[in-house]
Amino acid sequence: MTLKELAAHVAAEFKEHYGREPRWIVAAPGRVNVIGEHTDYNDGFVLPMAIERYAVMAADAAAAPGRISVYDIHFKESAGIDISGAVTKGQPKWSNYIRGVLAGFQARGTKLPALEVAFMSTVPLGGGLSSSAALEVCTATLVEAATSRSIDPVEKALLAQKAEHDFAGVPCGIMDQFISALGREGHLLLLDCRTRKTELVPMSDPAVALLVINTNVKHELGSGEYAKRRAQCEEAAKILDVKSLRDATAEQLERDKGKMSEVVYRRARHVIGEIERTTMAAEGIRQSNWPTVGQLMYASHYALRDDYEVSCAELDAVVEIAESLGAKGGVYGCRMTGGGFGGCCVALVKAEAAEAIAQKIATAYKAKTGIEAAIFASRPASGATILKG
Ligand code: GAF
Repeated sequence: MTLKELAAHVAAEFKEHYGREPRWIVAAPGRVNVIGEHTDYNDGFVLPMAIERYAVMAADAAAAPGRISVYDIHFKESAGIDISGAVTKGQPKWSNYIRGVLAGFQARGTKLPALEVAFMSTVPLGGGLSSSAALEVCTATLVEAATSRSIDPVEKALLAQKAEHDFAGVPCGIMDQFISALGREGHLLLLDCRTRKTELVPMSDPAVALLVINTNVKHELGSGEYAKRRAQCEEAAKILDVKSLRDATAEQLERDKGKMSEVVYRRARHVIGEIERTTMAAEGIRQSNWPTVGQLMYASHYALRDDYEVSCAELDAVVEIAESLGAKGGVYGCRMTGGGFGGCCVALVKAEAAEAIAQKIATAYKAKTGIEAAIFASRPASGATILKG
């Protein structure tokens, strides 16, 4: 479904549910991270792109004050959010992403308008493609539209990240909300997570395509493993006497290896290597040096699998299949993407072979795991937008 079709569908559902046309329609995309995994909370670099999968909200002012009603089109479930005082956590669970953002606006002194909202998302849930960031940034964009006051996109991303921390209990970094808010069509976003400086890296060579391969094994960031990895990175930085792993070098790590546990050493080795790989991959993309970018993607996967230990059998299976197709079969590189423990892989492939590669991966993956993968190609999409209003 294109964004235009999705917006039309959400508008029609709004009309069906509330009996009138929506006044505002807004959208925010999910993302796939090409490289730079588990580096954002280490002040490193990330290189994500917004994908053509979106959370879309249609809304109008509500007649009754003090409440924002949100209708989830897909699950046919509603949330009533009391805005007469400070917005708090509540039910259903998904409403907390929205509640968190509304609370963030209140903290900035915004007087929230009473609204009726319908929403739908085509970002797969629990697929590691930032369905939650898309919902958060979409909510923030709706508040901007409905109050006729836009906020700086960096502040918007940070507000959405805080919603995830405080209302969803996931101590995430800044990558997902940044790319959903700041993505640009035809570009990857090289983000320096320390300075928050961004660079748009054009990715419009028609010879290559990016495939997103959903293992259909759900990933769960709240499970505690994510927070554990963060703590191990902090421990490594402390031992190395640096502010964050961004400031550490591979040589320094080798020198001080004896001062830390083997696990902490491996976590740090992934992060230090990955930060370097990310800037190298950005350079490779600037030069359309696809074989180099592909090798960096494989190296990233191995480090995530062996050193950082956030992969799983199904993600490894996809990468192995991609590798067996190899450059001859049109695959430059492949890696898990996002937090890990399930979710998706991203593969850099020759555009002309993309469809055949998707077929082959799906067949081999099914044979190996018994699971149907969901595979799609996406061009780099635009970040959050107000489509109406
Ligand atoms: C999740 C987090 F939300 C991001 O901030 C990032 O740390 C990612 O995992 C791993 O790179 O998506």
